[in-house]
Amino acid sequence: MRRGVPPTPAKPASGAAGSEDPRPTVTSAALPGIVVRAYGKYFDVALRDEPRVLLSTIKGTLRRERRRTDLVAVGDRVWVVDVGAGEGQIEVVEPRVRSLARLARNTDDVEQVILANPDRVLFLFAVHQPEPHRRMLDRFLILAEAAGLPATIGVNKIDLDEPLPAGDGRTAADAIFGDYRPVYAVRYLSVQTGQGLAELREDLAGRVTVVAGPSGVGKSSLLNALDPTRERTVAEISAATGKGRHTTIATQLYRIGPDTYVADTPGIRALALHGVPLQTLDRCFPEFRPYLGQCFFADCTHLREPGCAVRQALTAGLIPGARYESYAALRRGDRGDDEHRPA
Ligand SMILES: Nc1nc2c(ncn2[C@@H]2O[C@H](COP(=O)(O)OP(=O)(O)O)[C@@H](O)[C@H]2O)c(=O)[nH]1
Ligand SMILES: [Mg+2]
Ligand SMILES: [Zn+2]
Repeated sequence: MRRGVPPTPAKPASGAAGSEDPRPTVTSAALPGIVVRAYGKYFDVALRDEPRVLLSTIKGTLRRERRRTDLVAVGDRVWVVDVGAGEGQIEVVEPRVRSLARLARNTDDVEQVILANPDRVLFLFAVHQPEPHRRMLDRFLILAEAAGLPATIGVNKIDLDEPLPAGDGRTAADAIFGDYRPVYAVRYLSVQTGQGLAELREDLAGRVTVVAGPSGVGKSSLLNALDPTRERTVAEISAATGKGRHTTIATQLYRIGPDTYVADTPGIRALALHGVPLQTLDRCFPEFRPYLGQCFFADCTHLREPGCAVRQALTAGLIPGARYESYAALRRGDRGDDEHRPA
């Protein structure tokens, strides 16, 4: 358990006095918290055990350890000393368990952390307005798989859902999102009527969840419903930093319950698929996994080789056709931006 006791820093300051002390850089006054917002050298740290947020800087000794990643990023669990007047100093950054990152501009080995320690990602789409874009969802899911992040699919505006004219009883939402139910948690939601929000809160409780999705699907509406104080908070922060809220491009964490945060991450689309080698693409489709390793060719691309177990599963109806089509298009190298083309 991490509660209560300050952790041993990832790299204890060398030569510090008291060799018996496993945490030489943490003073007893340090409080646990999580970085909820970054502004250059300043970080908002939400304290774990009280509602306050301290505007914090990084202790000099920490700053000297140059690494190939951001020293402190939104989502990092830290220990901070309250220095008064609502300000703090970050003394320890707990080791990151994972991160959503991209390469910093003009480098090939320095990463820029979009969010540290996400536990889960919620991909939000709408059943209509805008129409869901399957290929975009599939690409998001590949990113989540490659990052080892469990994904939940939220289908908002379910109040607009209707049975399909074909008359097989399925609705427009089922026709698209039904394919994903065997392998992902799919939640039908309506921020407008409140449908599904209680269950979604349970999914999110005690975790840090990244929310991503195309514009217009209701991400802001959902965050506001989950945290009614958010609108006000954002406005206050904007006034304090002199930046308009629409110019905000950095990740922010919103606290929606005890140890429960949702991250509004505009950067996720910029991740694209660069980090996923084509050879590992098949493993990013959970419904393919039972068949991987069973193809005749060990390096089967599952596109046209004989003896392909994945395509046999497809033919047998064990893999949804549209999911296979997404895979095949990406595997063929069709990574182009098809955002504006029909799914
Ligand atoms: N019918 C319906 N409209 C919704 C729902 N949730 C959000 N909207 C509307 O969808 C539009 C876009 O919402 P917004 O939260 O700005 O989407 P964002 O771009 O993803 O942040 C707004 O006009 C909302 O009022 C819903 O559950 N049902
Ligand atoms: Mg929005
Ligand atoms: Zn194959």
